[in-house]
Amino acid sequence: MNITRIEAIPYSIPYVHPLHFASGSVTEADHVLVRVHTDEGIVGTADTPPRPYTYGETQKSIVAVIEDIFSPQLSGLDAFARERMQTVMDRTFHNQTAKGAVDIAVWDAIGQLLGQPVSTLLGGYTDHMSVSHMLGFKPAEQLLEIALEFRETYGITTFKLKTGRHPVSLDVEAARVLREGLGPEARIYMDANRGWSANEASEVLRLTADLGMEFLEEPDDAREVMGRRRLVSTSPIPIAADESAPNLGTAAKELLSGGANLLAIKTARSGFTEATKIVGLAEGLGVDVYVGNQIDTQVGTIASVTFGAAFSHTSKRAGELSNFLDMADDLLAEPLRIVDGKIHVRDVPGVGTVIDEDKLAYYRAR
Ligand code: MUC
Ligand code: MG
Repeated sequence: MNITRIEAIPYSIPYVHPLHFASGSVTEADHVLVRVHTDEGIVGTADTPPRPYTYGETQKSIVAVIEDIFSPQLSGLDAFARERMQTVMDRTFHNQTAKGAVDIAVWDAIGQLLGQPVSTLLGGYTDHMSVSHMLGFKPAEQLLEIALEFRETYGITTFKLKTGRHPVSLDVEAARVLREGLGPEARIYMDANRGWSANEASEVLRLTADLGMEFLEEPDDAREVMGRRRLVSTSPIPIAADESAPNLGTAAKELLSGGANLLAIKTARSGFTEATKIVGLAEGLGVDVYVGNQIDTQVGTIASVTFGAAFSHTSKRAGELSNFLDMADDLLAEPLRIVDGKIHVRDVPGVGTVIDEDKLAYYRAR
């Protein structure tokens, strides 16, 4: 099965509840749907979220790199030659989520050809992922209301609190209100998206020490190496790398240089092929991972579920798989459902990404 062309379709779907966090805001899912066409007539699909404040990509840059560079370079290749594709795409620097989507779409095509769920092909560990819900910047009482509603409606008991604000007391207060309102059983962790300095993060850890925060993600800019190392070595809870470890090389660097001792795995930026290597690296080093969210649509989320459920190491912790609930609409023909705090893998060939073509026609940007 050879690749014949790769299509990049920009589209935009508004958010009902926009997400605000220390490095940016998302009010519209102005994403790119990637379609890998093959000579078997099979089409693999994946979603690409432009996050300029994290990876430097935009909707236009993703369309351009896929149509102008990756499509001509990969056309004619056997879709099973995933390592060769990685090598070809690596000739182009950066463009992390564009590369990730091409890889996922190729896996989707392979699963369809073989008549197997991709989750089975990747590792087949389990059939579901537990869900963690991400809470953006809002007043503390509103955050608690949302968390209680999500627990009641979807059975979600793990929450990621977006932090990194000034004064830090805003976030400390939010953590306290959530812990008191949700009780001791809820799992709560924080993500500052580099909003603090290392010293501010230390101060927050001191002020939240009695609140049972599970870990702290990307507290400060990891490039400020000494501050980050000092923080990791003195923190009583793990410090997770997210945007500082978007690929295998940076993940290795951050873990080995003491910049983090926990890793977020995001299929949107690593695809399945590179994410598998990152998980292996972490597992071998005895470092925990969790499946993160790139503020994904249902198309992106189904890919994260497919990958997360495939491995023991990625399915141990709840994955961030519920941001799509804040969107006005989505593209999957059969919507994802969260029941008892879980999303199940689809027992269908491929990733299970069947697109509602009418919706795509309605939301596409060109
Ligand atoms: C996250 O975990 O940081 C916000 C920015 C981004 O790149 O991803 C999201 C969520
Ligand atoms: Mg993060």
